[in-house]
Amino acid sequence: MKKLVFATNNQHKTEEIRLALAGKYDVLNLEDIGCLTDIPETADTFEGNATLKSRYVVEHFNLDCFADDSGLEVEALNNEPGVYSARYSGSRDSLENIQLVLKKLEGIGNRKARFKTVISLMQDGKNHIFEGVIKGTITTELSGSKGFGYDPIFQPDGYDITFAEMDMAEKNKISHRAIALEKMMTFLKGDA
Ligand code: ITT
Repeated sequence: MKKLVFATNNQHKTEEIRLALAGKYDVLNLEDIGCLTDIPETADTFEGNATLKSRYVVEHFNLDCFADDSGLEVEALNNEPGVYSARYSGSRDSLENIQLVLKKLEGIGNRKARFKTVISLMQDGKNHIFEGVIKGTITTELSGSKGFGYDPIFQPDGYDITFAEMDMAEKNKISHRAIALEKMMTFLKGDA
């Protein structure tokens, strides 16, 4: 079976993909291939960072690989926090990051935002890009305790609850990550 590396250390994400591609690809993560480096994510776009990660694995391990990068884009903040989502306030603390977004949006009527995921799949020397977007609005207060990151202040269009109030299974059906992964999976299934 063809080997495919997922450039992540997140075991949960790995299992999800392994199951989805069972019988077609042997999915390995960074730990499985002995890649202990913290691969630099220094680009200023999601696509750039995802590609830095997937390319690193191809160059150092000579295996086909995919990597993802995600974040929140708020329209009235010139699409910030964007690639800086994980450390927008200077810290990895989600509450501090959320509070900074809410503070910057004080008095601003346009609360449109979107979560975006970009996947870079390096296969046979070619870079294939898959994107997933979910649109919504930033609430004025935090609601819910599920999920992670900016979930307590993101209300997807068509819903009257935030991502943090949704069951994980429900969020995973409609999320930016799910959309991007679905596109890659369709491509890979056709290809295998
Ligand atoms: P890895 O790169 O190691 O996978 P990460 O935390 O950087 O971990 P992402 O690139 O997927 O993960 O996302 C970057 C940040 O964007 C993340 O730390 C959150 O603050 C935010 N984010 C991404 N997806 C999110 C989601 O589904 N819900 C809430 N916040 C999210």
